[in-house]
Amino acid sequence: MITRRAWLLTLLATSALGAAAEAAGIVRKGGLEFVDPWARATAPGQGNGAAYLTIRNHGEADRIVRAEAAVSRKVELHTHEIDARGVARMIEVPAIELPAHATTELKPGGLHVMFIGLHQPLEPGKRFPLKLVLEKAGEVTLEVEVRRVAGMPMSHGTGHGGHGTGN
Ligand SMILES: [Cu+2]
Repeated sequence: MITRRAWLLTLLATSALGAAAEAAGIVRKGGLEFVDPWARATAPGQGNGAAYLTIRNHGEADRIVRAEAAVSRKVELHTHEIDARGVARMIEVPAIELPAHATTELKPGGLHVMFIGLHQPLEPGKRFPLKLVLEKAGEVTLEVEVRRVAGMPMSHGTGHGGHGTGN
């Protein structure tokens, strides 16, 4: 009896782990694969945060037109550009293009989903839902994992733009 129960518990634990791995791994929607969504951990009092992921598009061109999350007052789609003085600045973009049969990476220093006015710090190990709205494929909700990034500044900036490192 004890053995049987232990076996059952093992089965349950295994399937729970499998579900978690899937949630943190790849989510598919049509010809799109959303891979490893994560957000940088933030310090208390830090106003803004950012999330990153890789999107593999096996089909026709699409674009992310909006992102929604409950962790902050506003959610925007951002990229970085180099200004006339050679300083990297973040700017909001109306959409993130997902070219046909191509991989698009949202990563520190490039495209990212920006959380403006965090309601509370993003703590390492926590997860939160992020909804992406696609022009053609519809909506997809991803589970974002918060990670501490070693060797990178914690400040994503409390103001907006102007911070050369990070993101
Ligand atoms: Cu940003």
